[in-house]
Amino acid sequence: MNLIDVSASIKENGFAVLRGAISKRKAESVRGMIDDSIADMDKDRHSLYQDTSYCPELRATPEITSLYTDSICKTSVANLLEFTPEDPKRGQIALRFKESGPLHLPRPHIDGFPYGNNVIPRDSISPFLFLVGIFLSDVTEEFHGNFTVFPATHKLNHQKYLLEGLGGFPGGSSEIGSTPPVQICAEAGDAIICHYYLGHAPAINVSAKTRYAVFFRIGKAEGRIHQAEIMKNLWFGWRV
Ligand SMILES: O=C(O)CCC(=O)C(=O)O
Repeated sequence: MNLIDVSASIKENGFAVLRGAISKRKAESVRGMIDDSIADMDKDRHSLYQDTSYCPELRATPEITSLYTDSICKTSVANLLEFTPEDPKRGQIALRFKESGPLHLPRPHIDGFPYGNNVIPRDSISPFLFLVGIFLSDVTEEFHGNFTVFPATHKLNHQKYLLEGLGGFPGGSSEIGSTPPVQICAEAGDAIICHYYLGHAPAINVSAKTRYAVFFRIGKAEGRIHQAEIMKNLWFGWRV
């Protein structure tokens, strides 16, 4: 997808999929690091890691952060904005292990609100500009732990914020929208860039294989300073 199409797709749908954002070799090598880390994982920590990140010791390593900084994701994001946002200091290592059915669609959320075990303090928010996901394993069928997006909900969530403020998003819950959710099918090395306000969620994984992805929250540093503007202005910082 060229840079103009990335911009048009995010404006219209709230997301753009970038095929081959990193090489399959790099994806495989990072997957190997993750496998080594989780081999000794304390199984009691699953619920905490689901809400935060697996492999805490790997999150800020160059192998993880370069998934964003050395990929077309960084140049694509820079092209959308009037400024180059700070590079992320760490990634969220998001694994989805085999689960048992029944098949069901997840409820969407937006990030930056306190819920479950995440680290956001009660009564505060932590908005940013883009959620960028890099897929490290092939997910070629639905209900295989797919990252799932709810198209165009970035516009609905923004409208809701203007009408209801933060109270409209208990636990970060998102609007569902009228377009059916899309379970993203991706190969290792593909990536997705989502608008901050886009509703998203992980789908159940009924396959035998673990889903590996790393997510970056871009514009988080800028978000700390411009929190109110990011919430009020759907295109904050955009070249438009
Ligand atoms: O793991 C996934 O596919 C979704 C992750 C997610 O929803 C999030 O980190 O906010």
